[in-house]
Amino acid sequence: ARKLHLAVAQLGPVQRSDTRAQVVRRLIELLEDAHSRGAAWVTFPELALTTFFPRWSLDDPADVQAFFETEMPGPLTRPLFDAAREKGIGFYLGYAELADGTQYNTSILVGRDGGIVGKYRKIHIPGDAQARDGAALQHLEKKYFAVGDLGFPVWQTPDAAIGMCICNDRRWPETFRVMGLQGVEVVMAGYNTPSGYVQWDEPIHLRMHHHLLSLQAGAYQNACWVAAAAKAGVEEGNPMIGGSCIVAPTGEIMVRAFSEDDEVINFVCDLSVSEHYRANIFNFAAHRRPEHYGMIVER
Ligand code: CDT
Repeated sequence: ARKLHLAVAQLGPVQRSDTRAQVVRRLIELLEDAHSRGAAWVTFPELALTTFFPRWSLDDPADVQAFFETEMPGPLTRPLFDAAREKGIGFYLGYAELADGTQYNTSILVGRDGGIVGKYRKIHIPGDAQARDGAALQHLEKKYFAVGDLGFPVWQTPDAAIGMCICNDRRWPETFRVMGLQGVEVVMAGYNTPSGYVQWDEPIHLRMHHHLLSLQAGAYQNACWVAAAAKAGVEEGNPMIGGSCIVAPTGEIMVRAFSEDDEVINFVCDLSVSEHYRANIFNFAAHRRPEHYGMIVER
């Protein structure tokens, strides 16, 4: 058995008036909680430093820029890196990134020494580029974020082969498969999933069902562990699902958040479970038939 102790730090709502310093303080408390339980890595949500601003159509550049980071760590986020280094715990953090004039929905992987191991920029950007006339709910990620340009890398850390994705990415099998082909052992994912959808009148219970279904399928079909962190609860009057969880390569949920607030969950993962699936049912070299999958990338 190869044991790796993972934690997920779900965040409750972050309101627009909450300062970065206040949010970073919450993140540090969650990181310390994860460390006190013995976890080696902790996953934080997507856009963890701010409210989920793509619900609004903001046109004043100053309003938009207030949600973006131009350096990581910057003066206000450095205390989180310092706390991680002091405790020797690694983390995934989602944030809005402004880089050379381009805006991305980004996550970073920070090692147990407090150094940045890798960066991922969200590829499956959902929603609209322009507000829908008369719609009660808006989801405007395409207005604010360019499509990520870094692919789906997997980083070989001293503890495990770790990959990242962000929210909507988890619904796409290609996300997991590209990392699965690189031997990923742990996929970390942050998300902000509104309880109400903009596109059609889908029953609300399906939000949680599709969230869990996607993670469980991704984990099983690619023989990896998945650590998924929500920003949950009611932000600026808009409810978002909780359901943060750690999923095993069996496709089973090993632990799941109870609340829609700040909450740590943790599980000691046996990474060798992946090896059994990779040697048998999901032995890609023996059983995959890519010569019949061309249409996936040609269309
Ligand atoms: N943040 C994010 O990607 N949320 C999406 C909502 C899609 S509704 C247009 C999600 O997949 O959960």
